[in-house]
Amino acid sequence: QPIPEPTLGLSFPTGFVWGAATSAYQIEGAAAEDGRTPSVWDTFSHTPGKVRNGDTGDVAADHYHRFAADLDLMKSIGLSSYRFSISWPRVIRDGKGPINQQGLDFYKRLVDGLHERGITPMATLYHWDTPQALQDAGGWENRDTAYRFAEYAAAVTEALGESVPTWLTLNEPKTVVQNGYLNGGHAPGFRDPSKAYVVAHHLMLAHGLAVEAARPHIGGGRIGPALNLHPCYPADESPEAAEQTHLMDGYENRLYLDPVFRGEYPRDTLESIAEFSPMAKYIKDGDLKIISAPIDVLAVQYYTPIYVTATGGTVQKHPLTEAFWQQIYPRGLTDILVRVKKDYGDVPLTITENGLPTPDQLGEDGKVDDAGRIAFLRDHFAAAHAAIAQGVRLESYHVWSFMDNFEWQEGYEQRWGLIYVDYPTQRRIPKRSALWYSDVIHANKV
Ligand code: GBH
Repeated sequence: QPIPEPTLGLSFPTGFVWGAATSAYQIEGAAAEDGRTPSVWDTFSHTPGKVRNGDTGDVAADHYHRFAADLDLMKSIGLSSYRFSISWPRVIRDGKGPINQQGLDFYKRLVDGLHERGITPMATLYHWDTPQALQDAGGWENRDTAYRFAEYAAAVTEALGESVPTWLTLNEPKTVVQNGYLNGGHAPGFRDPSKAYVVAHHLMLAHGLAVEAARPHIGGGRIGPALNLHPCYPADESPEAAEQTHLMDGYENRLYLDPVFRGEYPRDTLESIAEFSPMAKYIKDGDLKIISAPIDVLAVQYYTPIYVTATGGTVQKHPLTEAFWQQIYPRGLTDILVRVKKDYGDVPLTITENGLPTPDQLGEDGKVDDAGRIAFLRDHFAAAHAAIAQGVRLESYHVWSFMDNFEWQEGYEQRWGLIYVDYPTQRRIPKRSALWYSDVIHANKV
């Protein structure tokens, strides 16, 4: 079947892997089933005023019950990789102690189901659903949480390590810092810079401890962190804008990349943080050695560039998507991938998230026409292709998201999926972009 959209004629390397991504709280529902205990997102979404329209993840896309049909849909599109996350409070009740076998069994069924359909699983250990009981004990402010996370990582990889070839430790530690602890838009909802960077360090420690704990169980598999990177550009040509851009790059990128790849936090960022946060006091001898444990893969998530002014503010230079924070700039993806290679070396890269929300509606013809998503993905695929042409070791691309889901504080209003979810009936309808993506995958060409 010919690709119905204008194609760019760019072929990807043989073996390039095309996939899609989701996360547990955003799709599973079944919030209180099979022994699952609450996470900070259950608490947050049930707190009035925190999430648009009072939406919660109680039911979400009901994937917990419908996963088999969802996997069939993945297969019908032709996905060769599926990135999902494992819910910590489902697998270990209250985040501490023995495995909850019923909870773990869900992920066993999921992984088996993927293999049966020839789809490679990629599992994220933490996509923001900290067990509420651990939050009550201080959450990521408490160093102890990093050790609990390592125990969880060991337990999960002991059970599934051989059947999942790629493991990701933390999804976007930066978002936990910035949204969970600085602007309060995400769970646990703090607005406290003095806490935020203590949390950053404990998250990075948790990453390193998890790599160490998982390593014996994953055989020939791979493990690494999933970081949302933002290319930062000066908004004008002043030296002040250049300086502020460097500082911003520290907060957005180097604070998470440098400890992993270089075993140190960026000095300019640490100095700046010291003005308002006791973070440095929480960094113990040996921590950076743990954090810089060798990784096998870096998962990159790209959504938007940041333009920085001479006073350190940010401005918009490109069209926005339905998400007020997202500017459409495909070239930013090429830039950030090339930069990672240049500054941090030749580690294999996977794109684990890239996508946009579109104002999708189910048409009278029963179809969903999301032309904007097709144009966006086509241009970002081309940007990834350009990075590969420049020697970047990019191995796979996962579109965010496989299906519409609970978009955190935006609830269900923003639709990020390739698959439309009609929530009242839980019917799945592949959008036009899903059909287009299927053609891209089969041709390995955009
Ligand atoms: C990713 O985060 C997440 O991993 C995924 O779960 C999510 O569904 C997807 O993107 C789409 O958003 O208050 O101005 O910071 C991307 C990083 C951080 C971007 C939170 C939006 C909220 C706006 N996100 N941010 S702001």
